[in-house]
Amino acid sequence: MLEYFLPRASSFAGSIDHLFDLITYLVMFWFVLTMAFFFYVVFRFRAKPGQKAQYITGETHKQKQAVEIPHYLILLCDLAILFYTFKVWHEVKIDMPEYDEQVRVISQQWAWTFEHAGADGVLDTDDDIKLINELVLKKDTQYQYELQALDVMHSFSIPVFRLKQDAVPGRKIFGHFKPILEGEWDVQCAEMCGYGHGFMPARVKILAADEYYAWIAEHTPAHLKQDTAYANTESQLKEAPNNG
Ligand SMILES: [Cu+2]
Repeated sequence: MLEYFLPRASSFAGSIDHLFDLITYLVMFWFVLTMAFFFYVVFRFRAKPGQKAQYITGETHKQKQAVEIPHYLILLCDLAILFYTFKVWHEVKIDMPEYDEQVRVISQQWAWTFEHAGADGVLDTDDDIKLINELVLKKDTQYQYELQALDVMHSFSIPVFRLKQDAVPGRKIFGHFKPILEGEWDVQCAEMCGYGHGFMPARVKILAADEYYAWIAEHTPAHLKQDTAYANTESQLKEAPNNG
C-alpha cells in the first residue's frame, strides 16, 4: 500500500511496509466489524412505545463470553503484530549483515557530510570522497553506515529506504542498508535540531555499478588512481581471460 506513495529503495523497505499493512488491515477489520455491530444494535433495539429496556448485568456465562471471545481474538491479533514487529526489528536494527562498502554520515547544524570510502573501499584513506548534502551509493551493494552528530541530536532519515536512525553527539552509531533501486531521493533530518532544522535537506543518488565506478574515477585524484583497489580490480578483470 505504502509503495504506491513512496517507492521502496532498500532491501528492508518491503518488510517495514508489510508490517504497516498488517497493522492497518487488522485494525481496519475490527473497526469496521465493531462499528457495523454498534449501528446494528442502535437501530435494531431503538426505543419503541410500550417496550421496556432490559437491564443486563453481564454476569451470566453467555454474556461473559460475548466479551471474552472478541477479547481473546484481539489478543491473538496483538501477538501476530508483536511477532512480526520483532522479526522486522531484528532485520533492520539488530542483524548486521556482512558489508561490501562503508559510508560515514556526519550530521551537524545544519548540514550533512557524507564520507564515501572511495576507490579502495576503506574509510579514512586519502581517496575518501567527502560531499556535503550528497550521498552517492551503488545499487545492490550491502552498506554499513557510521552515524555521528557533531553538536546536537539529529536523525538520519531516508524515506525511500524506510530508514530512520537518531544521531547522538559523542556516539558512533552503526547500521546497514542495501539500495535496490536506481534514482535520486531525499535525505531528511527527522529530529528537531534548531531553527535551521528545516533547511538541511540532502539527496541520495543510487547508481548502477558502471555509473558508480565512473563517479569514483571522476572524484579520485590522478596520483591516487594507480594503487587503488578499483584500479586493481579493473586490471584483474582485463587479465582474467589470459589467466584462465
Ligand atoms: Cu534536524
